[in-house]
Amino acid sequence: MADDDEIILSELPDEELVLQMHDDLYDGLKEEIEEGTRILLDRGWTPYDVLTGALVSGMKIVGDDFRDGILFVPEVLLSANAMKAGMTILKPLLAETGAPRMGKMVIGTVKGDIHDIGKNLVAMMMEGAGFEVVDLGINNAVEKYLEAIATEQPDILGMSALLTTTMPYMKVVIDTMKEKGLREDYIVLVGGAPLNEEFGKAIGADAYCRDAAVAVETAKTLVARKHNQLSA
Ligand code: B1M
Repeated sequence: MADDDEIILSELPDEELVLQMHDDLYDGLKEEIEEGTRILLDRGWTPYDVLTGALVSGMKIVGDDFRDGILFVPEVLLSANAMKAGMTILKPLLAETGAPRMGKMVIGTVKGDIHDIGKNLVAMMMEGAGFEVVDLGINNAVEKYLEAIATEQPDILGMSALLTTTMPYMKVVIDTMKEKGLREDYIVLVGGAPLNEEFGKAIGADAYCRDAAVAVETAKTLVARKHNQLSA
């Protein structure tokens, strides 16, 4: 027999379930997030809607309270782990769209920065849109990016930074590509919460991507343009 105050996720209507998932994400409850994610999928939610409507929106609340000093690193780490558990369920579903092969992207979070949720989300959505993605993980020095583009020969290099102290490193990577005469061979896309369009332009990226959906659309447009130029 369930306790009076025990919440049965599967009995909640969608709207309440999403609010409960926000609470569970806040409290870093990985298993509950996994369960909520599965329930929404079983109810016919698309993987993309679960991702944005339940998980990303919940992480926004965590982010706001972290900023305001209400939550601290250990708590946010638990939230991040719960978020990742939900994303792990969604990943194969997002990749399963049968989209035609669009191109290849190497992506990684820059040196000094260990934030990877947004980067992982971009990688997932890009895969879902038909891109092959090589994920370099976190804390990447310029050498790592250069090595990866030499080995993988991608269409796109993607960089993520979540800290105002690490975002300038994107310029280090782009400047090094220029010095080595490599810059024009690749589309460079950048993203992360503290960036904006102006910053993207100032450091010489091809585009700043506000979120994962914009990253996919921008990648599609720029890859198609590049292929047209090559075949013209
Ligand atoms: Co960090 N952290 N954190 N943190 N953390 C921020 C970024 C912060 C804004 C919180 C705050 O308000 N104070 C703040 C930065 C302030 C600043 O620089 N101005 C901050 C800080 C200060 C820190 C530490 C320094 C804290 C400390 O130790 N005292 C430390 C730094 C560690 C380091 O990196 N060296 C730190 C640590 C951590 C945790 C480890 C606890 C954890 C990371 C866990 C993980 O990633 N595995 C964490 C988290 C979770 C956050 C917040 C709360 C959430 C980030 C997140 O995952 N958002 C964040 C607050 C915030 O952003 N409001 C914060 C959800 C994600 C879906 O969004 O990452 O923006 P986002 O990605 C989006 C877009 O930006 C875009 O698409 C994504 C999907 O739509 N995008 C791209 C991102 N990358 C892209 C790449 C592309 C394209 C688009 O390439 C083409």
